[in-house]
Amino acid sequence: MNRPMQHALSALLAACVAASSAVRAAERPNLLIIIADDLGYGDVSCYGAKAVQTPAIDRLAREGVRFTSGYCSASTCTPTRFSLLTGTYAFRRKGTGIAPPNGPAIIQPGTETLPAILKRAGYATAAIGKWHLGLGDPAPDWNGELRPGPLDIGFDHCFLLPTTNDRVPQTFVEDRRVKNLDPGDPLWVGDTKPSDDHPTGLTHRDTLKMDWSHGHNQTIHNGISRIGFYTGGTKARFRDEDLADTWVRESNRWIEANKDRPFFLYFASQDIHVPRIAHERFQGRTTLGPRGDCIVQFDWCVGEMTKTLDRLGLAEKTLVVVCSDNGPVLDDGYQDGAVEKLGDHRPAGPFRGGKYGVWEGGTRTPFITRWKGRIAPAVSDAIVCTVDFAASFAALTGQTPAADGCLDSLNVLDALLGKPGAKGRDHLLQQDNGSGNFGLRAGEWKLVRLDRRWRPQSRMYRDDWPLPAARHTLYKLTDDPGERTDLSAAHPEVLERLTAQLERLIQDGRSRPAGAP
Ligand code: NG6
Ligand code: CA
Repeated sequence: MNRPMQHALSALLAACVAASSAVRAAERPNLLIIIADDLGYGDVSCYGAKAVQTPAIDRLAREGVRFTSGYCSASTCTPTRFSLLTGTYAFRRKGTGIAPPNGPAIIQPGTETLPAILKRAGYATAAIGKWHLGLGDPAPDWNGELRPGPLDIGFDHCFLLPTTNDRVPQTFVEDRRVKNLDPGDPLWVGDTKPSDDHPTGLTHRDTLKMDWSHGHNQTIHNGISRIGFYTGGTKARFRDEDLADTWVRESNRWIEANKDRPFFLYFASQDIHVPRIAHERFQGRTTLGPRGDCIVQFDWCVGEMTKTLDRLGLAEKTLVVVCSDNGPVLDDGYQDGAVEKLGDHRPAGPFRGGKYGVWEGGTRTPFITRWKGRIAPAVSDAIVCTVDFAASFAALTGQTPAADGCLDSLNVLDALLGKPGAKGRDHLLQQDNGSGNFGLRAGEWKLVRLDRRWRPQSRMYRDDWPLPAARHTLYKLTDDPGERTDLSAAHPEVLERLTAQLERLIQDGRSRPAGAP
């Protein structure tokens, strides 16, 4: 073969390789995870709510898979988010409980993460919304670079509420810096009162637009007292009423800029976490008070993101997930009428418990996947969990999680895509904020291990059923979704098997088999 011919051939070959990987890349869907905060299984209409309608979420459920055994991995925010992004159960790592205002970055750079995996697959990656996984080391430098942070664990871009809306400061973080921070008005954040005359929810309680019920009585911003103290950063502060609009605006901007390449957007709404302050246009939209307003607002966000995908012609190129970070709570520290206006609405649906606990209500949440044209609409009882996104989306994008990472993430892609017969997980460990209490769901069975005898305060949610006396108790969820009847005595062999399985899961340090894809 002569030289020019060789050149022509190798050019042709290169073009073919480029074209085929471009085709493969084009088949990789964008990934949009929309995660709500404190939204319960029974809080949306496609899961049975009557007092509030959620047409946008219901539409996704109609067009995709609605899971009846979809879970987050923990019943508070920080551990669920840690597990979602790392694919490792949070109880395996110290310091993964609810993060304080000045908490350091919990996910260390170098850790295998979902965004890092997707970045390797060529995705553009962004986190927009609530973070609550700490920033900086050993503490956030609010006036300088907030490093490490999301950009050091696989995200290309972030636009964040750094902690929670009830924890200071009420400022956005964009990439590595507090947005709109005036250097002449530095931001100070701390856990002691900065001066005797610093107004707080205790000293200026009569000025509050939403009163607190427990905790939440420190620095006041926007007429609401919070957890923690801060001063400065006046121009950088947001209005709670504008958070949802901000997430949607920033997400639209970022999706538009990245629409021509595969992208992964982690859209983390603060709705329906306290203080529940929806935009004025959503206030009073249900009989449930601010808690209902925020459900409507969250649904609006889901609808806006769906519209964006439609408008950009991306609905058939995008796998959307809607889920929640933990189960529901009514009074979580503010007097917003959630208890008084509840009526017969059941935030956890048929399940027992809610936020902070290991009963099903703590972690079984709304969970929907939609990929138009690729997922056949279905209702699925496969067990899937937010901890599984890492291994499942690695499989979807032709990646393998690092052997020493994503220790509990299982590839349940077939279940997430609604493939008939896909079983999902055969077991799932459920944790609370890290007290040592655990749930173990295995098929129709649920083992509960209570090391800390915790009960919700009466205004958090109703759980009138007595706590079991034994450390381990056993429930058959198919007959008893409310986990009322302990079947340990009737099925000692199941109790023994699951107790041993739970101990192994804890001791082994991982549950994704080494070498598993
Ligand atoms: C608790 C707060 C609660 C909420 C929770 C974290 C008090 C009395 N309670 O400590 O209001 O902020 O932490 O919620 O302060 S989470 O959904 O972000 O995990
Ligand atoms: Ca939460």
